[in-house]
Amino acid sequence: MKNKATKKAIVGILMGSDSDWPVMKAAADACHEFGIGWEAQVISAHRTPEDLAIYASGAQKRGLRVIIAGAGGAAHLPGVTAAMTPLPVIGVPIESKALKGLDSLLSIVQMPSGVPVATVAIGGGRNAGILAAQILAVRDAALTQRMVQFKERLAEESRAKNRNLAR
Ligand code: RP5
Repeated sequence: MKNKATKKAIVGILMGSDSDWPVMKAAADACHEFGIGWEAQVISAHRTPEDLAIYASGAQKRGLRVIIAGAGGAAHLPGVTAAMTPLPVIGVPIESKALKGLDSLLSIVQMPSGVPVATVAIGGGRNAGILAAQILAVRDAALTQRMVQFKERLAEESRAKNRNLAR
């Protein structure tokens, strides 16, 4: 789960437990696909709150530009992170056993005014990584170009599905 990108990490990926990694890995993979350096850590808002305070309050000064945080159940990790950093925070609700992730979704999305968390779908690790890339692309022409090419590929794949259906 360590930073395997060649570049310096500018996206921080947090998760409440290592059981979240299969979903959060998709965010890391998307960052990797766009050539963005990332790092991943297990830090829990409930089990290691002091570690979270240190990570979130120092993230911007360490050079991170976006944080992606995934958690399940009473999923306070993204919101508490957003409370302690000026960086944009993307929340990933992890599917929980008892409530299928609805608890995670509502815990993450229902933030008070002034402290937003950009929340993706339950299990939406890949979209979180893509959204982080889009945020970073605003001030990066080369990354914007890669995003445009990605969108063109998506469109072409969709048209191919249409052609195959028409046969
Ligand atoms: C949350 O509790 C974590 O984000 C995880 O989704 C869930 C279960 O954690 P483990 O019991 O697998 O450590 O804090």
